[in-house]
Amino acid sequence: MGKPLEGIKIIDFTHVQAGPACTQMLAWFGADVIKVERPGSGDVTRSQLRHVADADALYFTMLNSNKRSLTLNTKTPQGKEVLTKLIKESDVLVENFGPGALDRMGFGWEHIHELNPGMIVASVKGFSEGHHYEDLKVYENVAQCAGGAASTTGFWDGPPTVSGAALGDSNTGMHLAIGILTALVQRSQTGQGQKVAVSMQDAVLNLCRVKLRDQQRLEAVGYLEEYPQYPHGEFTDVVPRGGNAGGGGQPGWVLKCKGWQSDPNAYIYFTVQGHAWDPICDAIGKPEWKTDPAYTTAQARQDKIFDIFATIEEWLADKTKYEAVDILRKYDIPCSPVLSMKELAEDESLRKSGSIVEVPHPKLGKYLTVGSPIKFSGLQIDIKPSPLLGEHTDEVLAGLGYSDAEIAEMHEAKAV
Ligand code: CAO
Repeated sequence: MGKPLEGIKIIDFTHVQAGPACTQMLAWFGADVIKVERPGSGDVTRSQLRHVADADALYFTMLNSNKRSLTLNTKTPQGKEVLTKLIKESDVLVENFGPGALDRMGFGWEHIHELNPGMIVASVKGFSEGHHYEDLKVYENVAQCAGGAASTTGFWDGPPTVSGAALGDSNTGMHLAIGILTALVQRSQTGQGQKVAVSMQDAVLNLCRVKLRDQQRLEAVGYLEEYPQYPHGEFTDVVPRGGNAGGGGQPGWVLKCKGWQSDPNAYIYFTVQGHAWDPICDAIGKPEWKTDPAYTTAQARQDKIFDIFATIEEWLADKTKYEAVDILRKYDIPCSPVLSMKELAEDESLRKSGSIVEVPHPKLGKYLTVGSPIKFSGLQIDIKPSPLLGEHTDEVLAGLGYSDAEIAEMHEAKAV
């Protein structure tokens, strides 16, 4: 069976992480993604953080699988001619250059739209068009600071903290993929392409939606009852950093398990769901709390929630995180071991589901990557190795109608 995006041709002008994460996903779903890279060097991540000399770095291979690579100097006349031909026969152009770079290259939206009215031009920028910071170049952590994640992450007595998850990069790429697919559906109705843009600030902010909820609640009543600052600490007029507190209506915390003194990840996340209070009491050996009015309601528990967590930690002291979760799962308590990257890499279930995949690579040998987090009943996703720099240059040029002699001339002129 064919893949759903087969027949969709994408000019992939992306680099680093935000854009490549988007186009990689579209390639998994069957699009023909042609990664356009500068001759000689290519995407900067090919050489960043290498662990095997002369082989593409994992940073590149893990974000560019299933694509083809075309080297093209788009600042030469031949390069511009090739790009013009490609635009005329492609469906989508995705880019995450610094602000204005595509215009400076001579391929602004008006020109592309003129060349191909059905073309969808999808962009990632740090800030949205018209924003007072629209001229800024942006990387991951900059976006996390700009989008509200850093000011609300970490502990109240420490500085703003960024997450290890790529909220600014890959998250923005996922938003852009949704935008592109939506524009493709709209094009099937109207025949017209359009511009699709996602700013990294907006994509982070979208994930910080509940913190904007909290800002408004704070302004209305002066406190946030689910934060550790309540009721014993102080609130200012901005949402504070809440450590590991649960973000919704269920209090939760990261709790120590057996071995925490030497293992930095010997912890579980424990959630106190209101309606699961009785099973919690049974699980941790405190049946008397089930009927004690000082504990029976969420409100009654609020001022002593950290004492409750301390009691649970006492119960956890002789249990590993895995043993603890095996007990708690029987009581239907939402919880998980805190898993290290090593544990995730070795997790049999993730291997079986295709969420962690081993990929062969001509220069790196085998490497692990994260497969599709989206599972389909009618689509099998095969993760193929990322292309070597320029691996498909001649093939793409021949597909555009260039003869062998013309291709050789372009190599000679260093246009490809
Ligand atoms: N041929 C010729 N020139 C090329 C080319 C090619 N194939 N590919 C890129 N270039 C040129 C661009 O045209 C641009 O030229 P000018 O600036 O002279 O017009 C130049 O390369 C540099 O592009 P850039 O601004 O994108 O690169 P940078 O390394 O200075 O900045 C980044 C990198 C990521 C900060 C910037 O691209 C950016 O802010 N992007 C938008 C936000 C984003 O996606 N950030 C996330 C990256 S993941 O952490």
